This record gives sequence, C-alpha cells and structure tokens, in this order.
Amino acid sequence: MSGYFDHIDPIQYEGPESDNPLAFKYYDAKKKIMGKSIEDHLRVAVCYWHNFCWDGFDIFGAGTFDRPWHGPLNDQLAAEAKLDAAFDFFDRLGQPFFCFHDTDVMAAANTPKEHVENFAAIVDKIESKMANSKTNLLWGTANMFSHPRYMAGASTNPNPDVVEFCALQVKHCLEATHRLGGAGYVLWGGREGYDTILNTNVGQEMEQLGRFVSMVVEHKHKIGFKGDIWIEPKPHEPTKHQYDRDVATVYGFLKTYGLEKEVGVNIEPNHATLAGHNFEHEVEMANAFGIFGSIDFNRGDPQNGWDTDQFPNDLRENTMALYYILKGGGFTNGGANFDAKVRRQSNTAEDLFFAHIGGMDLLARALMNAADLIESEKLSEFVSRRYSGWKTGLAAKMLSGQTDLDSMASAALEKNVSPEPISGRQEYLENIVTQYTK
Ligand code: XLS
Ligand code: NI
Ligand code: NI
Repeated sequence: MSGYFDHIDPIQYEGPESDNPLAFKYYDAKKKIMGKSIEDHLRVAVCYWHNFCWDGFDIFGAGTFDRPWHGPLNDQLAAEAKLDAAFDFFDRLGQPFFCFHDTDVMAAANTPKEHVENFAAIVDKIESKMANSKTNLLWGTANMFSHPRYMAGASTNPNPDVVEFCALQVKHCLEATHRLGGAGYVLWGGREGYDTILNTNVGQEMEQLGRFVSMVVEHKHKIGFKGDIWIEPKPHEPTKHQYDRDVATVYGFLKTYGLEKEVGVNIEPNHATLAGHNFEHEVEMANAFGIFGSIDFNRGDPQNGWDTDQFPNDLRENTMALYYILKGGGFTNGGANFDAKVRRQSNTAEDLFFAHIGGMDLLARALMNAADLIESEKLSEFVSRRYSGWKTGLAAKMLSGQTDLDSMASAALEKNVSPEPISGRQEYLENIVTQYTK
C-alpha cells in the first residue's frame, strides 16, 4: 500500500449545491437516465499510463510528480507498488473500469522471454487485485510505440523480426485481457505510418497492417475472447503520416481487408481535432459505418497543435458528442476512458482526483443534456423531415437500385422546374443545443 492517497476519503455524490471539491456534483452513479444508470451509460475507465506511469516529465524538463512508486528501479517490486497505488486510487474514486498498456503494468523487459515472464508475473497480481475490488477492465492494449525497436513502425516495420515481437506482445496482452474479463482490446498505431516517403514502401506496409490486424482477429476467436477489438484513429504524432488517420480512413482499411464486421473504433476527441474534424463528426461517422466502439475522452488546446490529452471540460462539445453516442444506441462493450492527463504543475494526489471528478461530473451533465435533447426529438424530427423525400417514389427507387440515370434525368425534364433551395436552419438548430446545454 503506497499510502499516497490515504488522506483522501472515498469520493461521494453530494449534488450540485456542494462546495466540496472532492465530491461529485453531477455524477450520481445510480441515477437513471433514459432507463439506465449514469454509471452504466458512461462506463468510466481510468487509464493507467498518464496517471500512474507518467512522472510529469516533458521534453524540456524532468518529472515533477515524485510519486512514491516511481523509484529508480523499474522492476517487479516497483510494478507491484504502482499496482497497489492504482487500485487504491480506483477504489477511492469508485469508477467501474480501468485500462492499461502491457508495458504500463509490468517490470521493464528487453528480450521476448523477459517480456513474457514479467508480464505474466504482474497479470497474476492484477487478477488478485481485481478479485478484491469493484473495478473491472474496460480494455487492454500493447504498447508498440515507446521502445526504440519500434522507431520504424510496429506491425508495419520493414524488419519482420520487429513484427514477430509485436505478435508476441499482442498475443500475450490479448490473452491477459481475456483472462481479466476485459470488454475490449485496443490497437493504437502511433508508429504505424511513416516520417518520409523516401524510405517507405506504403503498399507493402498496408499489406502488413492488414494481415496483422486479421491475425489479431483470428487469435481473438481462437482463444474465445468475446469482447470487441477497436482501432484508435489518429492522423499524426508521433509519426508524421499515420495510416489510421480518422474514422473514415479506418473504415476504408477495414473494408479492404474484410474486417469491418470484426473491428470497431476507439475515438479520441483530440485525435479528431488533429485530423481537422470535430468530436461528434467522428462519432457519427462511426455510427454511420456501424463501427462505433469506445471513447478516449479528452480535449486538446485550441492554441497549439498537439495531443495535450487534457481532461474534458467543455459542456457543449460533450453534450453534442453524448447526443450522437446516445443516438447511435450508446456504449455496448465500450466506455468512457479518460485518456487524459493532469498538467505537469498539478503534482499532488488531490490533482489526480480533481481531474477525474471534474471529468466524470462533466460527462454526467453532458449525458443528462444529451438525453433531454434526444427525448425532445427537436433535432431528430428536423433531420428526418429534411430527408423525408427519400422514403417514396423515384428517390426510394434510386436507393434500392431500381432506377437509373436516364429515368432520373427524364423525371427532372418532366417536372421542368429548378428546385427551390431549402434553409438548413443551422442557427435555429444551434440555438436548440444552446438551450439544452445546462
Ligand atoms: C495516444 C493514444 C494512446 C492510446 C493507447 O495518443 O491516445 O494513449 O489511447 O495506446
Ligand atoms: Ni491521444
Ligand atoms: Ni487514446
């Protein structure tokens, strides 16, 4: 037991009138919204990496956090101390899930054999921790971007030996996720891409990626893992051009390799921003393609162009996102992972709690707004009226493939009118969102 969080009592719901910064004001876990509890809607997960692994370093300066489990040794004892601290935090915050990368939880390893042994040793410990905690596993993932061996790519590396190492990591991490009852498994391809076309065979790399993800899916079925597999899109950073650019690009990739029924997406709002999209665009694209899976909730900073991974605090943006998430049916296996991190100057135990309490309160509030918007049917009625012309006649025939260009052209000639432009009513609709953002 680290003792690091001892002075912080378990976080309780106290309601919007509370002035206690260490209490929930909106996240009332059991409160029912559209027939389902807030906890079951949001399926909040705490991520291991930013909270318990990152020590506050940035490229200009050393770590600032001085957590007791960040000793000089990255060995099994340090991994166990970190695990104690993580579960102590989970139990005090009371969120239902956590997420991890293999290398977040284990003692450092260099050789394949060491990797397998060190990972297995900590998975045993995680399993016993989970047996005494209410925290479940939302998803696991293999870190195939930090170690120097991955500098030229993970499964898209020109060197097949590196891809074998990837296979080893993913096999063990997927099996551990299965054993720990994880709801999903994530593949984020931070190094799956290239920095310069001059040294890269893009076609070859795409073939590698396609076959690799297919092997992951095959292995999932082989071991009987019933959870989902999700790719997390991101356009760049750390690699200049990343193959999993955005939801639409991922869908194209999945279609190409016949994986669109097997793999979904884990959307991160700030990755959407980096790709030039807004958050709800990515959610609605995933809904449209039927590949919506999970969310890594965070925000970027409008004044800079990188992945700041900050906790969400924009009520309107998240009301919109939750609206489209609910509209698509909400989370099934996925959930709301906070792939978000406190700032480097927020170096105390309290700061970790303020961040998560703020994020959970914000999402609970956005969820209530989104549910009100859904129930009011104001947006959905407008949209369905706007497309109502497609239900009958030639328009319906076009969609079902029962007409052709000739017949459509003749129909236009027959009517012989230039269709009147119809207002898209953007301001009217934006005002509705403003009205429901409360
Ligand atoms: C990095 C990603 C990463 C994934 C998990 O930008 O968000 O943290 O969520 O590998
Ligand atoms: Ni990110
Ligand atoms: Ni992420």
